[in-house]
Amino acid sequence: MDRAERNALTVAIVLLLFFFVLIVYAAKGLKIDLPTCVTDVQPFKEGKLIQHAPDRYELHVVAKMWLFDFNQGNTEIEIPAGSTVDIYLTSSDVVHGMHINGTTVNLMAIPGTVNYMRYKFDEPGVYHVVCHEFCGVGHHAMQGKIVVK
Ligand SMILES: [Cu+2]
Repeated sequence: MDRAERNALTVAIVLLLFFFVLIVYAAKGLKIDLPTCVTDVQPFKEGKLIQHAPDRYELHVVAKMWLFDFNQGNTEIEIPAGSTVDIYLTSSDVVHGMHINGTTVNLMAIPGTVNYMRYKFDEPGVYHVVCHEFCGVGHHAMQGKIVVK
């Protein structure tokens, strides 16, 4: 191996290591972790928003053709700013996506499974929730709203 090759390899390895260390730090240190598939919650059929404390919520979302059921058929919910929400997501038909605009929440809704992610809504505003996994002819209209007051 000549010198230029070794230098190029060293630069590439250092860059990738830097990249990797930062990602692991964000996931473990800052707890911006990837969604986890939870096995202790059974797939559910109805959306539910449960309040545990003034700023603690549990949100059970059912994605279906072609809406997000956030709370007993409602596609829009309201929570106070500063709330921490435990989001559980499942699908009652096909594979859907769920991205909450302006946040790091980016999940897949897979029938038969429950995906989980926790998010704290610090900033008030309207958060649009979109399906970003093709799910049939009504896919483009599949969206919901989380209003943070
Ligand atoms: Cu969809």
